[in-house]
Amino acid sequence: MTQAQETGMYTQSMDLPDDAAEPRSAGLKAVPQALHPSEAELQAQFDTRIDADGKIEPRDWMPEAYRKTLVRQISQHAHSEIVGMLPEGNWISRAPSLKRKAILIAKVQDEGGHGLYLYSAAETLGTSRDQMLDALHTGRAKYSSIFNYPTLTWADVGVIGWLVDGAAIMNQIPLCRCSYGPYARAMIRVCKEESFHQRQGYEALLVMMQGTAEQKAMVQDAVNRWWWKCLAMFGPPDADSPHSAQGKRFGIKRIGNDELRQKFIDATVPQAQVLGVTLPDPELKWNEERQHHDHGEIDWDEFWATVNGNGPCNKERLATRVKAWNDGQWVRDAALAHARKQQHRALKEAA
Ligand code: FAQ
Repeated sequence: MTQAQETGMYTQSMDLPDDAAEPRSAGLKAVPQALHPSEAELQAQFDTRIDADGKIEPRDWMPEAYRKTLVRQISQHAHSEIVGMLPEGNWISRAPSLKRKAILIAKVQDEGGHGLYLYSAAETLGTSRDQMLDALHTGRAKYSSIFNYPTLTWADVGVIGWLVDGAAIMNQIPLCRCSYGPYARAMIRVCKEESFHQRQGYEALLVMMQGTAEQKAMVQDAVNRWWWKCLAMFGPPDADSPHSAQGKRFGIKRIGNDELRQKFIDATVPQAQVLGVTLPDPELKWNEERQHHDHGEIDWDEFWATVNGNGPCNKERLATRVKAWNDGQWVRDAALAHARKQQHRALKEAA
């Protein structure tokens, strides 16, 4: 294996164990104790299982706040996957070779699959897919800020694989150990596929960086446009993150936004060196004392404007999803009619 391949790799070993000496709910119970004695007992059992790093399964008792946190995060995650198909999907018909086209189709299909595992995981919490999609289509639900930026050149497709999927893996590997069984299990498969996505993007860029001056400039331009947006993917700084403390107490969020962002920067700097691109941050430098890279300030105003619907492509992304949903109505109608017919036939045969 070449050094380049090695540096471009993300593996499960990037995950860090929690501090075992500190139980998650020590001194901080997941939610205030319920008043009813039987509920208090169930809550205590739930807390004990969370502290012991056990899994919560769909039929287990869980506090309402736990259920709500999971539905919020998993449905946002599912929406991100299916909206995330759009920026790269734009390039399927313009991929520069048959090989690149086949890889890109597989990747975009994988993202659709991730959305489906995640909607299924959220459904186990008692919310329907229709409810979740209605929230997306009416603009009430969030999805990752990163998918509201345009893919202007072929190099953007490589950079999305390298940096966007790279950031997604960094965030998702700890979720493989999340306390909710269906989410954790979905994440294991998702991370394996994301690892392929990251490598194909990095490899496409390595090839372009051995090409013409125009190709190299195209890669650098794409890196310049995506770098800061990828850092913002990890969410607001911990101090401004309303859900982090609760998410950690519930064993859903294992590592905070800032720490994951730092891990991503530290992992990406050597990859950029191998590739031969400059990361567009003059303040980016190794800090010997911290054993981490220092970096410049993220434009959080721009992040929030994008999250709140005013990024460059928000309206276009939502309109595309709504159109796909409306265009697919006949397929859902036909599937339902077929299921009803089958059910009717089965009932008749049983009678
Ligand atoms: N964009 O208190 P926190 C992918 C919202 S998948 C938009 O820190 P939390 C694969 C947040 O929802 C990418 N909104 O929240 C792929 C909350 O809003 P709310 C998606 C954001 O939940 C690659 C508010 O800000 N990955 O890329 C963002 O503890 C290529 C306060 O934030 C996941 O969803 C953002 N970047 O932490 C596909 C992973 N950041 O609900 C195609 C699972 C924060 O109060 C192509 N999710 N917000 O209205 C998570 O790990 C967490 O939910 C965080 C946010 C870390 C995203």
